[in-house]
Amino acid sequence: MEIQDSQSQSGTVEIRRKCERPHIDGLPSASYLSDVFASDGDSLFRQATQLYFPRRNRGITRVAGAPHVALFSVAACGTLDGDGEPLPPVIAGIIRRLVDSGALRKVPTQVSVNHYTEPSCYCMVPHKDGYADQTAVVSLGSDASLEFWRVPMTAEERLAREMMHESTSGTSVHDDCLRRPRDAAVWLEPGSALLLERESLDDYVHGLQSSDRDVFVPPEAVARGSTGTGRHANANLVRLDALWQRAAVAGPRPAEIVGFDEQIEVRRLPRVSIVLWTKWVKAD
Ligand SMILES: O=C(O)CCC(=O)C(=O)O
Repeated sequence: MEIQDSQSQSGTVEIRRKCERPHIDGLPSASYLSDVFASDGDSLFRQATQLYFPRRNRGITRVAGAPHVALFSVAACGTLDGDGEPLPPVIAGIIRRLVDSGALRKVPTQVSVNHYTEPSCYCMVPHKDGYADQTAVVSLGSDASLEFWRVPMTAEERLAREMMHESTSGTSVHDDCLRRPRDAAVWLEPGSALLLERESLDDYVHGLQSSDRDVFVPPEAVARGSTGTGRHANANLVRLDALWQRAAVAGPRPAEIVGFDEQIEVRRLPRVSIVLWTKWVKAD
């Protein structure tokens, strides 16, 4: 790997180390990098919130709490958009770090920035991302619980992907999933990156429930037999001390933190997710 400058060198080495972390148990073909963007996460969050978000663009749905969305197509170099204009530095930097580290196998073709500005109710409708080889979800600003429902891809859908992946996004909305319990959840810390591919993209729908808070059950409480509903497939990869501190800051008073030993309630704050998709190609 070519080293461009000392800052990129240290960022890359840092991510390489973290990419060795295990995949998520309970969600096939998914992996979670807890703190790859933690060291400069506040700055990335600030830069991302200053991007231009078209007022009417509320992403997949326009329900209350849906994020404002800024979309970028990405040229093969990873620094220009599809029209040959420079990408905002925050986007180009995140692409470079994820690709240099090997977390993403290739430069994404699309990047979407979701800005959640309504902490009392924000949400993302359950959906499948569509025709992607890999998806990375970079979280900035605050925590969130991303929920997953198993909806296996049918043979017809696989055929449709083979025939139409060059011309359509393949994104599909599954809001009916909100009426049934989730099959898995992943806790997204600020500064983390969640990587999805194969089964976790094809056979699972993901989304954020509309809520003003998320609940996390620490692994020790699960081991003690906690019946809490806030279990997360990546719980063993979450930095508990930092999460506790954020919960204490986000809650208006300590009583809002319900029984730390059993579960942690974290009030939602404004959040940004930067979602990067690499191109799906038909296997030989
Ligand atoms: O904000 C998130 O964590 C999820 C975003 C997402 O799933 C998407 O934009 O496709």
